[in-house]
Amino acid sequence: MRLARLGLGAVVLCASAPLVAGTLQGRVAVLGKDGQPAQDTDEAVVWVEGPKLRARPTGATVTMKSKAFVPRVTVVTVGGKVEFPNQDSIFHNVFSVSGANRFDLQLYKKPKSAFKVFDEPGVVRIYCNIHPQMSGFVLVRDNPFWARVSADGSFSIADVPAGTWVAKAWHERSGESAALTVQVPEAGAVAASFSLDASKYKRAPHKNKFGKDYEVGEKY
Ligand SMILES: [Cu+2]
Repeated sequence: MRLARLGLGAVVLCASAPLVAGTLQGRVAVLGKDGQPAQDTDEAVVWVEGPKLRARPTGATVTMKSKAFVPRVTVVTVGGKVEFPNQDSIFHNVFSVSGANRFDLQLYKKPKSAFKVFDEPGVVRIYCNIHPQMSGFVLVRDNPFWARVSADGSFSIADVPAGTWVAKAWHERSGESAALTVQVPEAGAVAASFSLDASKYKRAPHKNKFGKDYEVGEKY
């Protein structure tokens, strides 16, 4: 901590002192039924569990466009606000029934938008109550130490406080990886690699917001 002296004589503890922190970096492989790497590795996420850091909540925008959620996978921190603008000229109704993060933004169409603030850590499945093919995810983390995986499978999480923590990787078709214990150094980087088994994934139909089956045949 640095001491900064203000004009009025007050002494303020400055939080911008250098953090003792390292980088967690490595690779994620998402393997499908034939053992081949998936093409959508960039929809995988890696995070670090353990460090408590009250950071300003980070939000995001998930656009409803051409009957899809774009991006399909979004990550925010607890308290983060996600805007759901509808860019289609038809009605959508984004909702979730994922535990304490359940919500229902009702029907609206272009150019309207609505938002949800996510207060509980976890994986939130989002759907549209009109179009069963629309699905996506909001991952809510309780610290800012997460990263999306690049298309080439690499990831890097900088400024992780030094210490022994748990790292996990996630992809829609594999779910969460086993916990990997990582020793984050006081400076520099430590490597971690994950292999996510997506071979057992089966696309299953889901219910609408009333817990009922979707009507056959779209009206919109
Ligand atoms: Cu829809």
